[in-house]
Amino acid sequence: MAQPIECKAAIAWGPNKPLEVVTVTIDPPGPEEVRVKISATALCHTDAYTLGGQDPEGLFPCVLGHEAAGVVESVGPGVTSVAPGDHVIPCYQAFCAECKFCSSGKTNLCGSVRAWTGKGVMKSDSKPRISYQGQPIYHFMGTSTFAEYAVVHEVSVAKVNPSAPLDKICLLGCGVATGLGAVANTAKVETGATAAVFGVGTVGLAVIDGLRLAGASRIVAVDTNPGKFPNALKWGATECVDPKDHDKPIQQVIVDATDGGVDYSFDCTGNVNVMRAALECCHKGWGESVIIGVAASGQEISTRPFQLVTGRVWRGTAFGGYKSRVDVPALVERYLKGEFKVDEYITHHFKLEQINEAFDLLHGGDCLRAVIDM
Ligand code: NAD
Ligand code: AHE
Ligand code: ZN
Repeated sequence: MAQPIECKAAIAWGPNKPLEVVTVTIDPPGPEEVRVKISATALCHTDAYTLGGQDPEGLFPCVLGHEAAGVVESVGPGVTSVAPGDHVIPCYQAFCAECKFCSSGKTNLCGSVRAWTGKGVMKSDSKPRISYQGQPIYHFMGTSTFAEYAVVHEVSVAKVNPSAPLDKICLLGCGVATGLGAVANTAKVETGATAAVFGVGTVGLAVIDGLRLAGASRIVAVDTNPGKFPNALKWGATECVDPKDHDKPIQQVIVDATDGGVDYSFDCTGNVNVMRAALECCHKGWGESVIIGVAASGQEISTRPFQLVTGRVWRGTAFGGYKSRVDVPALVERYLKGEFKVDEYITHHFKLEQINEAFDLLHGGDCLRAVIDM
């Protein structure tokens, strides 16, 4: 019978407050829950977004973190798909295979636990499994990986090949998978297509890698930080554009340079003005734009409806359309074969006690992924 575990976790006490690394209690996993010993967790821009108070679902105090990998420590009653010792990637996007969403075959969104993960609690009793000196601490995205142990729903753990390095494949828990999937699953980019990628941080670079795999003929990288361009070219961009270098709106620059616009575009910034530009740089009649970036609370997108009337399509993607428990193990196998980049995104390593330094770095613009080694 599993017992409560005392371990280190980084608590976010409120918006824009530094995280505090303290000893918390992680309760045993409840029914259909799994307790994972986290080996490594990276910081994604979405963690910074919620810590910055921009997430309408943000709850405090909480333990942030959703891009991780680890080893199952114990399982709760009724768990059949994983056992102690299994290597896993916690997935903020669950996959139960049975709910209305999963059985539709039309989406990777899963309805089985989303209402509870959005409220920072576990489904079986609507309570968190994390506490600090008796005070309940909310979960985040159903993962809360900025801790040595995390309790997650069984439907939110992907069992992966144990020969894969956990401190690298943690990136397949969010950013890298999202970018690759946005190209392959959401846009379904075909060989020879042209594309523009707005924002070339980790997610944008993973989109570029996905476009390379798809055989795109032209990949325009757009960023307001030209320091990002050497990596964009290394990953496979065919040209780079800084909107600040042009008098015309960036969408016009791209339309003029690509004989009427690109076949596909991707927003990887979360800026609603950029989302508009990304749609409007698409070719009349068929161009498709995929929103990946997460916009701040209260922000809305706009364009002239004529843009859509004349054939452009606006889409969005969550976790790149991947059905987590099924597709993440397959992504790990492809990583092991060297099909796409993963290690190359890791620019920094930290210990959990240094997590605030890692957040500072994320805001600085020089960091792709900082991995916290537990
Ligand atoms: P990041 O901060 O590393 O990258 C963002 C990039 O955008 C940076 O290179 C920045 O210089 C650039 N940028 C900022 N403003 C710009 C502008 N006006 N024009 C052009 N470029 C601009 O972030 P990331 O970790 O790569 O994440 C990117 C976005 O994707 C975030 O909003 C994140 O929350 C979101 N995200 C969404 C999903 C999903 O499933 N939909 C998954 C992961 C991340
Ligand atoms: N909570 C925010 C939305 C945040 C959001 O859109 N999250 C993305 C994943 S970002 C990962 O880095 C997502 O997949 N959303 C789908 C989902 O089910 O959460 C808000 O606006 O309320
Ligand atoms: Zn993320």
